Amino acid sequence: MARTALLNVMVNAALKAGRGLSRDFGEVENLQVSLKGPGDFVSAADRRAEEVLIAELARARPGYGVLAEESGTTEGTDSAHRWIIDPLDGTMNFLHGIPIFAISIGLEREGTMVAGVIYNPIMNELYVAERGSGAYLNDRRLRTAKRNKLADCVIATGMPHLHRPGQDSYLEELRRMMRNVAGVRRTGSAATDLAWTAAGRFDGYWQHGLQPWDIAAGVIIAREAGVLVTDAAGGNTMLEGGSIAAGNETIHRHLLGFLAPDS
Ligand code: 2AM
Ligand code: CA
Repeated sequence: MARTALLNVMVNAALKAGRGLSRDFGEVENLQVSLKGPGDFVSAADRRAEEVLIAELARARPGYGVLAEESGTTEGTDSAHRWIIDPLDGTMNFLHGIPIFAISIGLEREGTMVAGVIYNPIMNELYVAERGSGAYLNDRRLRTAKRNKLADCVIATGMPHLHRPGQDSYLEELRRMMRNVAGVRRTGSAATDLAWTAAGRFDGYWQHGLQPWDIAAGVIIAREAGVLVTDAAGGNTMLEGGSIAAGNETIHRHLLGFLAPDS
């Protein structure tokens, strides 16, 4: 697959930040035994990764705006383009030495996602997509899972976090899902959930309460693999509203049927 210059910029930034995260992940294991744990160390790793990403992306595309988990919004001189960045999605996994986490870089043009990169430096999995050009994992073209019988499906989800609202309605959704599907999985990284749905490992995915940087890259990667991705009501407000449902056409329709109407 021939990458465009733009995608190369995004991939190189992810690889560079990934090298730092890989080193830091090795350190985390040594810090597990201390009472305080590796919390402060991980926050610093997260910030360092974001600094590397923003520096690399800005060097190649100086005018673009940025929306990033740690540093928030930075307006650019080019109002058409915006990077949406999560330097470490799956922070809790990273903190606990669980190697399921990812760097996520999305690019929005005039309000539409046009490119995405998700990179897990431990599993050595690089997911990329550009609008209209398909989605790839390490240069292999990705396609949505074809399974149509819910009873055969593995569906991924993320749970509402401590002290966040929506736990009761979420448990109802989970109950409905568990009665109908082969298995439910929870990776702890929304970017990974979408990447793995794009790869056909998961037949579907749903979650509420997400931030735009958790899913910006994942939305375009999944869509370019043929996955139908909407909010919980079937609309297009995933980034603004934080709810998401994804799957092939049949599975997506079933998922929407299970989701609470007010979520
Ligand atoms: P994070 O790891 O970057 O915090 C876990 O279900 C997924 O939800 C992760 O992708 C996590 O991103 C994201 N998430 C969004 N809002 C969160 C919150 N308030 N607390 C923890 N994880 C959150
Ligand atoms: Ca995140």
